Amino acid sequence: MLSGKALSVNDIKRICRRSYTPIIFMAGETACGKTTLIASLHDAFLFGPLSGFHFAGSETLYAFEERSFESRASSSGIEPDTARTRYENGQEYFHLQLREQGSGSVKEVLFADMSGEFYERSLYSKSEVSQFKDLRRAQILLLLLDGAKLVDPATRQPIRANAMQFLRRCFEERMLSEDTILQILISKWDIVRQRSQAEQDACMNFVTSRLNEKSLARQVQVAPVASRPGIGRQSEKLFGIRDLFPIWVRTVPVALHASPKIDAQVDEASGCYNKFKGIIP
Ligand SMILES: Nc1nc2c(ncn2[C@@H]2O[C@H](COP(=O)(O)OP(=O)(O)OP(=O)(O)O)[C@@H](O)[C@H]2O)c(=O)[nH]1
Ligand SMILES: [Mg+2]
Repeated sequence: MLSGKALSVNDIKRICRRSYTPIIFMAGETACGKTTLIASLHDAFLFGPLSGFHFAGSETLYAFEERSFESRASSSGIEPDTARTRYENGQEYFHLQLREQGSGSVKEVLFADMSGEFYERSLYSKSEVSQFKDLRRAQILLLLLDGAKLVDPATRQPIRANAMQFLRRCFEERMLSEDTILQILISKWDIVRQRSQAEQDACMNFVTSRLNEKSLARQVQVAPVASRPGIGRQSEKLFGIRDLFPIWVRTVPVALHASPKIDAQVDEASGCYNKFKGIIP
């Protein structure tokens, strides 16, 4: 009998054995918005399909509902506020089963969440990077950078420097394979969008000027997202995430990359990303 709680790495083996299941690994400092992003996917499915996918089940429904509920309840319904992920919980996995509109094919996906304290500790101690060992299994690394801090010249420097340090550590410790897709998400873009266009551009340029294909010697996608803007700003809900979601779900096993059929899927996903690039200010 499944409890519906978040899964451990041992639990996910069962899911990964029964079908190919991409793992989307979230990293970033405390309060940058990792858990909110995961909870907002569950919230979105309460209102219907998301980016061409219907909700078809979850082994972590209780965990999803708990995170969503906490974020609404602790805010008294005025300004959402997700509860912090506990360090003691270690790595937690959230599971989604989806049915693709049209084809009807069923897909599964796992989101790996952990307290931002792990990220922060790994910056100062090489041995702490071993806490990210599960990253080796992941198809996608989502590195979230807090947009509310990046848009402010007084707080932006350490955010970028820490991201570079974290990636350096991951490369050194061989946590990040060449095949892992790296996406850097600038979170809380609803806050950034309240600034002038010049400030929004500066925020994006600040990240891409250092975290780019040339400096990292690997492909990287930088994208603004907003998972949970304040209540009442419904139009901005899941900004950016609607376009990224199909890329996450349609990720294909590396071993199949040479197959023409799979290439078509990859093309479809990059088409989606190109469309997405169009909305980056
Ligand atoms: N305005 C705005 N606030 C957000 C957004 N995403 C998250 N937040 C807020 O940022 C705070 C931290 O969000 P969390 O999702 O708990 O952050 P986390 O990265 O999981 O943090 P840890 O669990 O401590 O590592 C909460 O108060 C959220 O409501 C967003 O897109 N826009
Ligand atoms: Mg969290």
